[in-house]
Amino acid sequence: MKCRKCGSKAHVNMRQHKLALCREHYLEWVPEQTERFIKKYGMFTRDEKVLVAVSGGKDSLSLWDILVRLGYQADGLYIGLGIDGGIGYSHESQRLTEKFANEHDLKLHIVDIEKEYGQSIPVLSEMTHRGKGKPCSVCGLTKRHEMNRIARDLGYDVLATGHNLDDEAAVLFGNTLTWTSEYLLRQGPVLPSTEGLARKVKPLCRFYEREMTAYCLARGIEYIYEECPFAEGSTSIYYKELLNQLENVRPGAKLIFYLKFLEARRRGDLFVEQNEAQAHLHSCPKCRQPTSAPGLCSFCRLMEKTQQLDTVS
Ligand code: Q46
Ligand code: ZN
Ligand code: ZN
Repeated sequence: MKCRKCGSKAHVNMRQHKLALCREHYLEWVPEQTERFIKKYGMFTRDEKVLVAVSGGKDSLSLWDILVRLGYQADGLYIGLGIDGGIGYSHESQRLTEKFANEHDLKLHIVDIEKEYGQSIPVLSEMTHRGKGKPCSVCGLTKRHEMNRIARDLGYDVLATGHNLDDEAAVLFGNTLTWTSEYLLRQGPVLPSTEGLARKVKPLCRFYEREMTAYCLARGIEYIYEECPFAEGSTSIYYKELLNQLENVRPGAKLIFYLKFLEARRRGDLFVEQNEAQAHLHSCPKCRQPTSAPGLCSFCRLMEKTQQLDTVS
């Protein structure tokens, strides 16, 4: 397989685009495409301050690298979850994130959940009995809350995450299986800012996961290979496998599934009034983030519960 641009040996072959590129041209193509998506979906400008949520994985580190190469003002945020799983998962992912930041001389904010709230994510999850033995619901809630908090407190305009097409297609697939209109209407490359929350964007949402792996390899970015130990057996991994089977038979199927959805959403073809879900939001009396829960938001309620348990024990 040869590079379409220069004819030398191809580093990546993207069947869905009928495009093969050598290392050098691939390293040009990825930022060019990212820039195109940032503009197309109106994600942010070079005057805005972007906070990139970095986990030490290939997607978030690639995203940070690409945005910096494109000349955007992008700082990093690493959230220490305190997950070990026998492989020192959090420790290793923080080490790699810090290494990347140091090597490129970038600004990285670190929030350690245990220092901030007294317990690690697995312990908080056990204390509150949420999520049937898996800490993912407490983890997701906490990460969202902390990303919003840091973005707001430090004055960032935009919060960028490294979700790729495989992630987005899997979420879309899950929401479509149950026709959860509330989620379907919120899914997309940009979630506009609402009172007290920064705009959320996913600049990599049109890249396949393997394209980001290829980018890290070509750029020599060292990232954590292991998934979080709690990800094993998750529904989203199962959906990704199913979609990959489809993709093998019909190259481009994943991309079409996602892009056609975005098109339908833009045309207003989806079924619920756009603003219905947002209409019921009010601001949490404790942290001032918007919530649909009556009284405190789910995160502040979770923290109250753990503090009550702390004083009992
Ligand atoms: S939610 Fe669950 Fe992830 Fe948190 S506990 Fe690990 S798998 S990191 S995306
Ligand atoms: Zn080439
Ligand atoms: Zn709150």
